[in-house]
Amino acid sequence: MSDGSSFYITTPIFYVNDVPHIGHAYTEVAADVIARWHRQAGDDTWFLTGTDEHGQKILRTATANGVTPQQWADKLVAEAWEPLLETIDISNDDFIRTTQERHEKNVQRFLQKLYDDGHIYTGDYEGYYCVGCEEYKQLTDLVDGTGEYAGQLVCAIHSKPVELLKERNYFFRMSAFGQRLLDLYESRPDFVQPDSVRNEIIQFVKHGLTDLSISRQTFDWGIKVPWDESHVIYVWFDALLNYITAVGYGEDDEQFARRWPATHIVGKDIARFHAVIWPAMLMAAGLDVPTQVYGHGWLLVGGEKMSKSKLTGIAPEQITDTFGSDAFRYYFLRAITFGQDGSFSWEDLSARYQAELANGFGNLASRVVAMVNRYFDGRIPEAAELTDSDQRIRDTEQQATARADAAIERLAVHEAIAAVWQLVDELNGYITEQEPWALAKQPENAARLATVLHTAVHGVGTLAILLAPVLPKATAKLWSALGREDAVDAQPIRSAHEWEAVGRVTALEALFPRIEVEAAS
Ligand code: ME8
Repeated sequence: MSDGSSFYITTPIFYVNDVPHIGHAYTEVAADVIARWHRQAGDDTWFLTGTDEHGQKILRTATANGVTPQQWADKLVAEAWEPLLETIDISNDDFIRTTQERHEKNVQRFLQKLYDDGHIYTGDYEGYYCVGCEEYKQLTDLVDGTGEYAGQLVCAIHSKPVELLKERNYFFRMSAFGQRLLDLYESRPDFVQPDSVRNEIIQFVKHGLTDLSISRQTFDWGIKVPWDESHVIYVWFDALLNYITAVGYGEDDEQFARRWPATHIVGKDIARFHAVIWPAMLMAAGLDVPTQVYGHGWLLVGGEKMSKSKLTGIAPEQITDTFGSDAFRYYFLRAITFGQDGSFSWEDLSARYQAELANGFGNLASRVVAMVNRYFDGRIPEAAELTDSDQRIRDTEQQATARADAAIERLAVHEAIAAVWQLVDELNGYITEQEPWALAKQPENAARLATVLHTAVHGVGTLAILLAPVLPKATAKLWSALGREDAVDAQPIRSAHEWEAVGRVTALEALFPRIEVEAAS
């Protein structure tokens, strides 16, 4: 409902050891579409993204490049991570960096509270650490290496050898929260989604939780443990807290009460951190757990999780330079069932661009605007009596609006787009069937022509409103061509079908211009 209720959504904060690839961009666009939808519905929306800048992985990359980790992080944020948001048209309200004072200070405050309340103790740890994951691994998480790593145990995610570490660390008594976590998953089945991720998390916690090592002593690139400055805080413990330090934890109670808790959109690789460690930390601090943790699937290239470290990374600009940011956003959210893995291919991207965006939606919009210009000199005609066919379009507009909203509520972004696309397809069929160009030749059918074009304009305007979160650039152009001077993303999305088609249209350039196939591959 557009009751102004609070909606806070986050992406993971990404490691700055390298530049972004389309896997990171995928998470960003998914969260962005959901955020834009809620904002357009009138909800009190806050969308946070940012960068994870501490830890050994960043330290090693910086050292290898002959700069300090702070210099490295500053450079990557300025040259790669902030520009990414422009490249794919992200509407975040805030960008947090874990090296900011607002974060560091309140991470210390949080940890001090846990320490004072008896949730932290000192102990020895020996285990296998994957620097790629920044995580201690169990033997069951490791696989036999191949190629240059044959004969060694490697991380199943990064395919790189793990390191045996032995340290005296501070520990968080996470094991004390096992039952409370299981009760949470049981009483709130939506807390972790999709079900495949939820089941895996439940199995993991049922096997029994160990305590979590939350400090490191062998390097110093991190936030200092407040009562013992010879340790830095474990990078994941530090990073997870961004979700609350960014909205006023420890400093602005009003802002914190207004925003928290959040819906976390993450890749399934890091669902465990968000659905086990993070709620346990919050429980220990006496704070609310998140609204939801949604672990989406992986983009696969050649059947494997796409990643920079495996050299399968594709930069988002490789796609947007040719197809534009709207097509990027549409393609990944439409072609992949949100929650499942999906393969990226240039052929599929080109085919969908041409069939769905250029021919399906773009052409429809251009034709309708052109016909109003041609037959009514730009004035949107009023409808006379509606036939069953006209009424069916009006009904589809209403259904598409309701179905898309219900799908977004479940974070089923692909279903929301599919529901709206039913209107694209029906409108195309309607125009073919009604043949306005034939009606225009018969003066006795003037009223019918007016009704058909009114219905078509109305349908196209409803599409503009419903697609604004996915295709912000194209829908803004279309909305303005429909003669509107206000912003399309200011139109109430949960009643999109109720907008009024009056006034004059202007000209509309092709929303999705033809692309030469050579350029796209
Ligand atoms: O894990 N397919 O950061 P990270 C889909 N800093 N999504 C992908 C992907 C792929 N092939 N590859 C990456 C971290 N992602 C931590 C997070 S949060 C408190 C700290 C996306 O830079 C996906 O969202 O390794 C995944 O969870 C994230 O990038 C990992 O980003």
